[in-house]
Amino acid sequence: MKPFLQNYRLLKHRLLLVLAMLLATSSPMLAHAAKLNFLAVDKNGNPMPDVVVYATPTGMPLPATEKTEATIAQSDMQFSPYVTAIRTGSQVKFPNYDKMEHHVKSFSAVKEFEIKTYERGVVPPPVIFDKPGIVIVYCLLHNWMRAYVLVLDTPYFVKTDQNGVAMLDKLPDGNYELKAWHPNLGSIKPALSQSIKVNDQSAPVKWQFDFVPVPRKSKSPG
Ligand SMILES: [Cu+2]
Repeated sequence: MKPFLQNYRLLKHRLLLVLAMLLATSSPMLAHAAKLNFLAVDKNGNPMPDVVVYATPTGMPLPATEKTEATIAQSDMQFSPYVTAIRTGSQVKFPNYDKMEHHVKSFSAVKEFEIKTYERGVVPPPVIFDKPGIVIVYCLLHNWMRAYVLVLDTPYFVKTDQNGVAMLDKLPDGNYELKAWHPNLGSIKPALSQSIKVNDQSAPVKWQFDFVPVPRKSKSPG
């Protein structure tokens, strides 16, 4: 009787062990996702807002395109937000919340478009950005008004806040080409870039640009 009991306990123990191992090996079927923190600073070490950081997987396919919608409003005689990152194929609305009329125009090869003079409360049909690249948006009536749209094939992007800080979460473990872009680079100068292996131990990434951002132009007083 005693040896049987011992065997039974041993068997039960082994079964539990096998079960635990099965559970442990089946859950990673869902790719593990990590968090990656960023800090962007200028030449003098001061925090840089409006930096778009984006990660393109290398050796892994991009997830299926999700179409999204963004809004770039005209308010207080400026485009708001100043910098918008979207995924290729997304559409952007340009509502006018000002008392004044605006005339929205892009000359960019990536997306040329024009929304002729329209008044407060009007929301013209959204503009679809179907090619990746940088689009600079102007108002033909107010020469200081400018907005930047960064159209990206990757869904992994984020914009730094007032403290120059941003975080990408839900980034599947793997290898990436990371880039950091600021509107002062325009559409010609290359973004900062580095290769990175992302996992739980990934250290925060610090970007230092070799310039000080030009303050955003606004309506001159008077
Ligand atoms: Cu305007």
